Amino acid sequence: MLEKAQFEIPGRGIFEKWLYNGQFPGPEIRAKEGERLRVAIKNNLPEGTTVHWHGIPLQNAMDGVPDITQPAIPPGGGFIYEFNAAPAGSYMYHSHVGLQQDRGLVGPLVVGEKNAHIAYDREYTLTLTDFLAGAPAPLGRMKAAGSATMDMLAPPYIALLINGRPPEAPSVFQVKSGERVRLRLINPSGTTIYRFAIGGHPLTITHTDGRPVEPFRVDALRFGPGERYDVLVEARNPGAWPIAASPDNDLPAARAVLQYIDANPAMPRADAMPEGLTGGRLLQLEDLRGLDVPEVRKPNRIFNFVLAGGMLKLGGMMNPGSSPPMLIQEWTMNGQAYPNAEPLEIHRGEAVRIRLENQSAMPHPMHLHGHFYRVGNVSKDTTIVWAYSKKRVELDLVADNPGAWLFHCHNLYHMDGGMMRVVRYV
Ligand SMILES: [Cu+2]
Repeated sequence: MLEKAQFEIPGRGIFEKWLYNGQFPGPEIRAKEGERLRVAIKNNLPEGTTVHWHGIPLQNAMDGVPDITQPAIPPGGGFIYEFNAAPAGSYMYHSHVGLQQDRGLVGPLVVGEKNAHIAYDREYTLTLTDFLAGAPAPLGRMKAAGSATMDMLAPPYIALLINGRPPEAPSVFQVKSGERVRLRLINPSGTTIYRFAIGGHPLTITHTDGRPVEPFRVDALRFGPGERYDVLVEARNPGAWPIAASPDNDLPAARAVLQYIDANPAMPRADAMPEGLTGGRLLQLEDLRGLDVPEVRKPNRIFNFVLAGGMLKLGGMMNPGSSPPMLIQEWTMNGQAYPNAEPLEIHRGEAVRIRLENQSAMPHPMHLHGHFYRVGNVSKDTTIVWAYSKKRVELDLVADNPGAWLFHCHNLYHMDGGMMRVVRYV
């Protein structure tokens, strides 16, 4: 059920959000690998909506993209999504209509392995979100109260939350000495890229975007909107430790607590920061070796894209003094902003390479629907292309899932500002 609902952040107030089953994040949907998953949607929102099952290479008709894979589910209407829960991994679901995702329409989706390549004693899901008090709006120059205008260059998030809780009232994840604990880190934030670490405990990376990798130990990792990392933590350092994720914006870090229940520790100080947030070894994508990553074939088709854009002034120049120029955001791939953008046409069975160069001042987490691609030595579906990167990022995929799929920046406002294309099987 999707509906308007009140959501309380302890100590911050009550906010009107659009939520899945009244929860934020939405309820964790869990399936076993290979199970058939059916999710019945009832839309009690005042707008049409869809649900996108981010990362799962499902049948095109179930991908939840309005006007491309289905008409939006109208207010009062319903839709049943049905697909195979495969492969195993950590995923997410969210609305794919306009800026609805930042109304609160996000949630975690977990497909459990039949045979995991790692052993662990317990697991937790940590969903990291940036939180708007009001309704999302496109960035740019807007009319404020009266006749004044104001420039909104970033969404006015009020807090960063882990599992819906703010830094001052954090979730507590309990462990026992000697346990191996699997954490599924899921980032359905609108724009925020986090640097994540846990005090007193290194992180062993075991999966990226749900796909298994050779375990690799670091002190911290960065992940952007749309990405997921699974990590193992060995509980060998009794106490209560800060879990923190510092953002690439000005907000206080998202926080939680790792607490040993057999040690009766005092809670960490509210300002305690894991040492991995400022020093230590930070994961680089090149560090990882994926398991069962397909060999890269000589591409049949190569697409080169320059990612660019930012704030753009329109009008106002011809009649100075009449009205302030419009300030809008426009984000482009090879100069084109969706929907005025050519599709990528591919044929079934082809090896396809997408090369990305980021000439803009912002990082772009680029997400492909319906497929995993190879990047470096791993399989992923969302990869951050860092700002002003001289090095091109190459994504290699095999065209094995016919349909019309989106390829876009998973910064919600960059997507809304045009950084999106359709990949169409022809
Ligand atoms: Cu972007």
